[in-house]
Amino acid sequence: MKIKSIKAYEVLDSRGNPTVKVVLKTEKHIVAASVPSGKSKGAYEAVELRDGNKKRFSGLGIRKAVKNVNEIIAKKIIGTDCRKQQKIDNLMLMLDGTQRKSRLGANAILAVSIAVCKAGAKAEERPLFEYIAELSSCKKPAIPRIYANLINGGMHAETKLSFQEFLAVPKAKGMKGIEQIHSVYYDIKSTLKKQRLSTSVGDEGGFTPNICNDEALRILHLSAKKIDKKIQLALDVAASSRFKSGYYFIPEKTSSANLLEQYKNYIKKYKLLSIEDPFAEQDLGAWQKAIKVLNCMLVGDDLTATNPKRIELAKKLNLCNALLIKPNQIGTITETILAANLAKKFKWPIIISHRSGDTCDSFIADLAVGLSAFGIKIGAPCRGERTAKYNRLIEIEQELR
Ligand code: 2PG
Ligand code: MG
Repeated sequence: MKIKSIKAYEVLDSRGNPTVKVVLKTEKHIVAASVPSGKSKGAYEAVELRDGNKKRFSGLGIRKAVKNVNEIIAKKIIGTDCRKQQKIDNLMLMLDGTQRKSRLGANAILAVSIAVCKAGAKAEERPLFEYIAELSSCKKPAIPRIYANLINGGMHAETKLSFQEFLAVPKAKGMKGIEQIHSVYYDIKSTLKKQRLSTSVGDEGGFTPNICNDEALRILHLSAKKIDKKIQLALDVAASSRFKSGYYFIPEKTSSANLLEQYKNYIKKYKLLSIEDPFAEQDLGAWQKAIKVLNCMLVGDDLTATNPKRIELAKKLNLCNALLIKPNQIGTITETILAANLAKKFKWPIIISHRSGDTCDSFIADLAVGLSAFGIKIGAPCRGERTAKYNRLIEIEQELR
């Protein structure tokens, strides 16, 4: 089924910043895709092209990226069969020609890549997750466990809470798990209210009380335990964003050895399922020590940046044992699948993730099911761009019945 037209334009993400939306038409279908945007970004991520013109959207406009889709990419791929995902992605890589997609912008490239994937599924008349499973040679699509970020700190909140994400991860999947997440979320809210703490929400829909890491974990643990003892807890420290001159500021100046001791205690006390980015992307020695002594999953995010080369390095140096996957860290669906399959080869669980600035595009729900991922990280059950992913998971669960 041939691609007939591609049109990009600026829309707003959940922080009100511009992002790329692409509408793609084939002979029979119309599909659309829009891309998310991170705040605690890793140094190894592909480049998100921004205009830098301070007179528009404080420099965050994306007219250049839009122009790149409409004037460079569209011309080359109109007329191609939308089922040729790899071919189209490779063509965009060639057109870009840079290491980190800085010419066309990963935001421009990814929006097209996702739209092509959606069009491919339509052309095959198959649910998107099933089509992704086929693209990635995954034999059995499956519903992932939800990583629900119920308390927001770090760069996603304006508080002293320094770890970025405090997550509840039910063992139960699908609607049962979502029901539990809802209960934990509102139990936390009532605890905060009783303690006269703020119940405002942060960028990912979790609450933003002005408390310390210990207290946030304690509150999350108490609420989770009340609902179901099988609900596990996880952290995303996003440590790269707290790292300066060899120390971590969480908020006190802390050495990596000291931080490691804190993690040991948290794991002992709360039996954490995973810690994401426990150390900075450049503090490789700390990761190496941690993996030997910490008894939980260590998830690479900024460390690995969904980049097959970084993932190979992490494996070689034994830095992490689980992988976060964010399509916009790398910029095409083909490379995202490559990264996921590499992790699977290493027997690392994969977790598909949203970004803190996101849209109502629910693509990652299909991606997680299609790749049969261990987990999906989609924030709290609050804010439209987060619930869009929850709702698509609910839909898929119905389709799988
Ligand atoms: C992360 C993400 C998503 P951001 O660090 O894992 O939760 O945050 O999109 O701001 O990079
Ligand atoms: Mg992270």
